[in-house]
Amino acid sequence: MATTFATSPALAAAPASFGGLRGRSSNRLRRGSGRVLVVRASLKEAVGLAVAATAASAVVASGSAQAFDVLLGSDSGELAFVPSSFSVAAGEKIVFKNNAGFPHNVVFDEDEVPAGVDAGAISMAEEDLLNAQGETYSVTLSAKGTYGFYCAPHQGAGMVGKVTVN
Ligand SMILES: [Cu+2]
Repeated sequence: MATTFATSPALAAAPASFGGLRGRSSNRLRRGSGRVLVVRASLKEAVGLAVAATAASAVVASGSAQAFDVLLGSDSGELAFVPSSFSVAAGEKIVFKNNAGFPHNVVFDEDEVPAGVDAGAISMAEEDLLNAQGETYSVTLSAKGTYGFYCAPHQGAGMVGKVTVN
């Protein structure tokens, strides 16, 4: 493959970047379709390929990533997180989705997070609200332990939850 590049001065810089791209892609795209894209792409399109492969890896990464969905407000209008108690893996994305009875928000209780975790950094501001159906707030928790959270407008009505990060 290297000799092919050597015959074309215009592509003199391509082998290194192409090789780097392949190495990176094979690490990141273990089960996606991105490797097929890399194999099929013309060497003349090495520069364009870098862009295409980057986009493909982003799609594959988001498409295959695990996410845990939590509804804000039950389908019957109850002011609750659904589910209100659940477990996720460390680093797994949690997506809170406005469903019914909004506005809602998601605030982690500074007294109910693992030691060293800044509750403010993972929370919505108390005054920020999700006002429309389908609006989401996503958070990824990396420190293992149990976290308590609540919806500021509805905490008094019992809209509280708990997540355990394993
Ligand atoms: Cu609420």
